[in-house]
Amino acid sequence: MGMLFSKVWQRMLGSKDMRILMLGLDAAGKTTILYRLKLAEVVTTIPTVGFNVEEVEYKNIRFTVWDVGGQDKIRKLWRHYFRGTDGLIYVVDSSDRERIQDAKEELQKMLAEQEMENAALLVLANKQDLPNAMPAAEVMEKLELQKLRHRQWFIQSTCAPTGDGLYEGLDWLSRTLSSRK
Ligand SMILES: Nc1nc2c(ncn2[C@@H]2O[C@H](COP(=O)(O)OP(=O)(O)O)[C@@H](O)[C@H]2O)c(=O)[nH]1
Ligand SMILES: [Mg+2]
Repeated sequence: MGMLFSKVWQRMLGSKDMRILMLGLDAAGKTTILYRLKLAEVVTTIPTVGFNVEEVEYKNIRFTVWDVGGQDKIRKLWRHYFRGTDGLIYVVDSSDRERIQDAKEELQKMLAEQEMENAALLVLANKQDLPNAMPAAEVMEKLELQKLRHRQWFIQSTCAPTGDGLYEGLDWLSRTLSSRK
């Protein structure tokens, strides 16, 4: 898998500056993914009131990660972080049927932000190893991805601790973004 990832990185590194946001409800698996991508060593955590941001800068790529949900007041703080976003990676806990509606609403709010207008959307239907996990097709329906207009999007099943599916997802994102140059 290391080799496959390095191909994805090379493609991303050959592009212009890139801003990637990784969002999702708490416990969706975002931090686990950062570790899996070996990005965790370089993470700086910036604590703001009621809100933690993880930031990774690697050459021309900036990853910014935080938990969505909770107070709309905090949303105003986010704006600073999503200006100029090229790609949004939205991580979903596929086994959390109780909160899939929240996950959908938070995603819709995010996509409605002016600054997210051009962001390509990669949804990771994570925790596919859990027996009660919704398959990616069901996550897609619940998030109403098929209703999106003027948006490049892709959904990928993943299991963050093993890395299953991560390469495929990032490969789509890097191809999509590098073809925009
Ligand atoms: N079974 C399973 N557990 C996962 C998966 N991804 C993350 N987890 C676990 O879910 C919990 C929350 O993960 P974390 O990465 O901290 O979520 P975050 O809040 O989005 O950063 C941790 O206990 C992880 O080990 C997955 O694909 N499968
Ligand atoms: Mg986290």
